[in-house]
Amino acid sequence: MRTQVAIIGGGPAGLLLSQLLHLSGVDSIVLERQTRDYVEARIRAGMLEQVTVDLLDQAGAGARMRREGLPHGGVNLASEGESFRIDVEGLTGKQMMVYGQTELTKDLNDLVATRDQPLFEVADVALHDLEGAVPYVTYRKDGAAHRIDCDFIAGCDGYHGVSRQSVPVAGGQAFERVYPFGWLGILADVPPCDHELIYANHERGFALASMRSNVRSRYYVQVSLDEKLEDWPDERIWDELAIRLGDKAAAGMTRGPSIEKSIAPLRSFVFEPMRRGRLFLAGDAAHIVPPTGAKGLNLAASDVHYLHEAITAWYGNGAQAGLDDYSAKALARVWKAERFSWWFTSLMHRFPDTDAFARKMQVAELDYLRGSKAAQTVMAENYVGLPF
Ligand code: RFL
Ligand code: PHB
Repeated sequence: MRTQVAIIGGGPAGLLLSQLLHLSGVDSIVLERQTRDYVEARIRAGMLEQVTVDLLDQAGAGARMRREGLPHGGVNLASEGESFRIDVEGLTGKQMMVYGQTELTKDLNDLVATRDQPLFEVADVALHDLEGAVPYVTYRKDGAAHRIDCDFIAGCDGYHGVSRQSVPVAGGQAFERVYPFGWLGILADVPPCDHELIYANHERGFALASMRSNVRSRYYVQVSLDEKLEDWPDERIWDELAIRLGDKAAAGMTRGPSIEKSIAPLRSFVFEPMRRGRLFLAGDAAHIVPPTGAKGLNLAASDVHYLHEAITAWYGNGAQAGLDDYSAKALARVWKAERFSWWFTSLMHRFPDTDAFARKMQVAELDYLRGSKAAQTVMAENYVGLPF
């Protein structure tokens, strides 16, 4: 087979890139290891930046999000059980959008499926001749071996994918921080406790009240990495949330049976450069952020924006500059989101070495945020998303 761009991974990054390229007249083949049902059922992100929302519109994938998504103009921070609101829209003129990654993935899959893409359940994907003019990808499907020749390969296969591993160790540098705790998430068909998100710093650990709709809530509590899901029956999670989120949120919280529960570790990770010859990495394949800043999916989208522009310029007028600048351009935005996510994680969580002094520093910084418009503006412009 032959295509212009071989895309490894049919998550948000791969699907969005395929759709944008298609609208620009560039063809691609998307290779996805899992089934469509599996990809669409992964409960992950929920908060989109305005630039991500705009990009989904540009891809023709925004209609249902505009109908069913919940625009948010603010976010609440709680400290010692007392919460205050940051008026993100008032401070930046921009809004966020609550719309689940599951739904966004379904919408993109519906569009990409009209071209019989992605190819699901492919195995043993391998990348070849990345430094040459005609790189190719091999894989197996239903036991048969296949090969795709292409002009470019987009590595959109997430943190555990093969693309980044195809770059020799000496060909790049990884930067990493692993946090000594995880997030226990619970999804339940109950109304949210507040119409906006609440991020809580509590001496027992972080908690987050989020949502997917007006009838579906998503909550998280910080847990240590050795915690087992079976030790967290639903009631224990609701009790812990009620303590950490504070009395007002607890009073508004509706408890109900979980429809999903999982523990996710937290990590910061960046691989530089995001390119090797004709291979371009995008999304979680190149970088991971702890979920506190709600940046992972949004960074995947912004990488795709830069990559789409670079590839279409090359096909349009042979311009090489966009491709050459891709990694530096994407990384400039990535590192700022890494910094924000690291800062917000550090401010809101209890670390094993959070002694009495460190705790006072967190409380003082939150108190400063509560009273300073300048500090709130810094927080708001990062949370709502920096411009491309
Ligand atoms: P994905 O979604 O991991 O998709 C990669 C795809 O590649 C496939 N794949 C392969 N296919 C073929 N061959 C191989 N060898 C392959 N290896 C892997 C995989 O099956 C998969 O389908 O990466 P992508 O597209 O870069 O998208 C990134 C986002 O999914 C991720 O950053 C976000 O979910 C992160 N995230 C959040 N981001 C936000 O912007 N806002 C949020 O509110 C937010 N909350 C979260 C999050 C992530 C979380 N977890 C569980 C990590 C909350 C949580 C709890
Ligand atoms: C979510 O709704 O899953 C969510 C929202 C905001 C975050 C992280 C996760 O910062």
